[in-house]
Parts: sequence; C-alpha cells; structure tokens
Amino acid sequence: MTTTGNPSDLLDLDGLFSDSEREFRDTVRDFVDARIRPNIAEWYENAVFPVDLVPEMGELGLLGMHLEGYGCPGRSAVEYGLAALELEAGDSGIRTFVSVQGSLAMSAIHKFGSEEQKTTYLPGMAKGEIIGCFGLTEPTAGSDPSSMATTAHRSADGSWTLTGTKRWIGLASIADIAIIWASTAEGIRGFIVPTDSAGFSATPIEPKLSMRASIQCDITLDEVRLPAEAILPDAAGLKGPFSCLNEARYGIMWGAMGAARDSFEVALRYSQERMQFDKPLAGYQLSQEKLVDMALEIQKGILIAERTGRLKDAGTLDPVQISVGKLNNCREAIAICREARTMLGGNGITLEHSPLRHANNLESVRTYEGTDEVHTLILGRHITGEQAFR
Ligand code: TGC
Repeated sequence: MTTTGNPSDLLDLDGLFSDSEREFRDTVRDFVDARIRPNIAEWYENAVFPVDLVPEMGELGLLGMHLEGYGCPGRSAVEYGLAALELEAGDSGIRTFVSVQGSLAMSAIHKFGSEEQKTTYLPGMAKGEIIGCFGLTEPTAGSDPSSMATTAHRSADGSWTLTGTKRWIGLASIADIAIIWASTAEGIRGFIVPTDSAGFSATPIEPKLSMRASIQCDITLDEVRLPAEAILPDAAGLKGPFSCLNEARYGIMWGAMGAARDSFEVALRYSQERMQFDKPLAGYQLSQEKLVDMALEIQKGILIAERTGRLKDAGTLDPVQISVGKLNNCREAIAICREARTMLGGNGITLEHSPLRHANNLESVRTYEGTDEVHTLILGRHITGEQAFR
C-alpha cells in the first residue's frame, strides 16, 4: 500500500485539486497559522471578534471571493470551499465572518442589486472597508422564514418604511449595511439598510457558549425610512434569500471539515505524546479505533464537498445537493470534534486545545443556514416526493 504520509489525507484527496487551487489553499492556511491560531483561544475566552483582521482578509481576496467583477476576486467554487475549510480549521467564527460578508450580504447585492448598488457597495465590501450583514431570521421565524413579521410599506412618494425585529444576525453591530428581508404588499423583498439609519439598532446576543469569537445580534427596525432605491430590484419572494443561503450552506460543508481536521490532528498528536500505563495513548486499540473512524469521516466529508464544488463550478448544482453536504458534514464534524475531546481527557476541556471549542462552535454551524432537521426534510421531500415540513 502506498500512503501520502499525511494521516489526515489517507486517499490523497490533495490530488483532486489543481496546483492553483492548492496554492490558494496554502495561502489561506498560512494566514490562519500566522494570524488566527496564536490568538484564537484568547479571542474565544474574551468573546472578541478580531475586526482588525477584516482589511487583511480583503487583501487576501477572501471577501466575496467567488463573485465576478466589481472588485471581487472571481475565484471558483472549489477554491472558495478550500478557503472555508482552512479558515474554519482556525475557528468557525472567522469562517462565519467570510460567509456572512461574501456569501450572504455581497451575494445578495451581486445577484439582485441594481448596477448602482453593485458599484456603490461591492468594491468596498471586497476590500473589507464596508461590512455587511444579512437579516432574515426573526425571534419567531427561524426555520420558517415565510412567517416573518418584519414589514416594509411603500409610501406614495416611493419611499419605504421598515418595522420589525431580526435575531441571530451575524456582524450586525459592526456592519455598515444590512440586507433586510421584509414582507411587502407584493411579497418578500430585500432592502439595503445603512446601519446608521434612524430607527435601526443592533445589540450583540451575549453571553454565548458557542461562536464566542464572532458576533450575532438582535436587530430592531423601528420605522426605518429608506429611499425607493434601497430595494433590491431583482429579488422577489423567498427565492431571493434562499439562493443566498445556498452560497453560505455550500461554504459550511467545507468549513465543518476544517474544524474536524484540526480536531483530529490535535487528538492524534496528543495521543502520540501522552503516556499512560507506560505507553503512548496512540498505542491502545480504543484510541486507534477513534482515530481511524475520524480519519474515514473526514475523507468522506471532503469527497462530498469536492464533488459538490465541481458541480457548482460546472453550473449544474441543485440546492438539494447542498443539503447533502451541509447535513452530513456538520453532523460528522461535531461527532469528530467531540470524540477528539475524549482523547484529550480532562485537558480537553481547556482552551489550550481546540476540539471542544470547535465542537461548541459547530452547535451553531449545524443550526444556522438550515438545521439538521430542515436539511433532513429537504432531502426527505426530494427522495419521497412528500413534503413533511408542515
Ligand atoms: P417554499 O415556501 O415552498 O419556497 C419558497 C420559494 O423559495 C424557493 N426555494 C429555493 N430557491 C433557491 N434555493 C433554495 N435552496 C430554495 N429553497 C426554496 C422555492 O422554490 C420557492 O420558489 P417559488 O418561485 O415557487 O416561490 O419553501 P420550501 O417549502 O421550499 O422551503 C421550506 C424550508 C424549510 C426548506 C425553508 O423554509 C428553509 O430552508 N428553511 C430554513 C431557513 C434557514 O436556513 N434559515 C437560516 C437563515 S440564517 C440567518 O438569517 C442569519 S444569517 C447567518 C448569520 O448572520 O450569521
């Protein structure tokens, strides 16, 4: 048997990627090693999102990386996925920033905005000079966004008034603009809301046991007045926000495998160094079984992500296929991170080691952008032809 010598890549999945894909992946990995890993435990403990890193991420071409034109890097779906994996090997909160900015806020403008909206916002967002957030979820509308209570009323002069609340909105308290989805007389529409608008407020949700190096907020819209041009002209109905969620869900399936890989590597290293009963933990059969099971699931998860990415790059990806990876890879990643923690014994509950931090983060990741249950039912409907949401 030949091996790559890399325990995290038994099947040489590296060989599935081109030189330029690997080169970009390595650049992001270096960034994570240099800028995230040395600081993440402190940020996590103190609930700090490292906002100073935002322009650096812009310079690396990580913001709106899969979008074309308007100053965006125009990377492929596979490159975007590889970057998400490396970022989340650092921390889910950092990958979440890139997802909310690029896959949600920038994608909404890129897909549905007017030419003027695109030229006004996208170049600055790609550089990290303008931060965006994406307001869909509400206190009483999570899995079912069709029940949203936020409204937008058009006045005779064409201006809009938005009223309502949003919850679990990443970055809202540091954002310059918010993409807000609201119910109108003509169905659900999206709006670009400058966060300094009168009546707009965002409050971080604290304290959290997950995603501590990241920001999630409650938003209140108290009769926020917007000009006619604030509406996203090309998004009508829930299809608009759902097609942005597709982008974010796609990145998550890769990202989750980054958290899993990092946890596996920590557990492997620890088990090789940690002596108990006169030999390393890695020399015990129970440890080896855990490590092997983790390694197999990481390989399967990356294969799913790579296949999905190739379909996306070919333009043939169906949203149902995104549910396969979002569901499987989050579910397996959280199991891997928790199992890795068991291999670290008591030391595994400290912030010195990453697996429990990753597992805690993944509680959020498996919940946002469609819970395990939602993706199960999307796939169940596809397989059986029967809708079981209601
Ligand atoms: P239904 O009401 O039948 O569909 C409405 C319209 O949407 C279309 N559609 C999609 N289009 C593109 N991509 C998708 N993935 C789509 N899913 C549905 C659908 O074809 C229909 O179009 P049309 O033209 O016929 O009107 O809804 P459904 O029965 O298809 O969906 C039900 C369900 C449960 C799957 C859906 O409601 C769902 O996905 N729920 C989960 C919502 C979710 O993921 N929420 C997370 C939001 S994250 C957030 O707000 C915070 S962002 C993260 C952060 O800030 O950190």
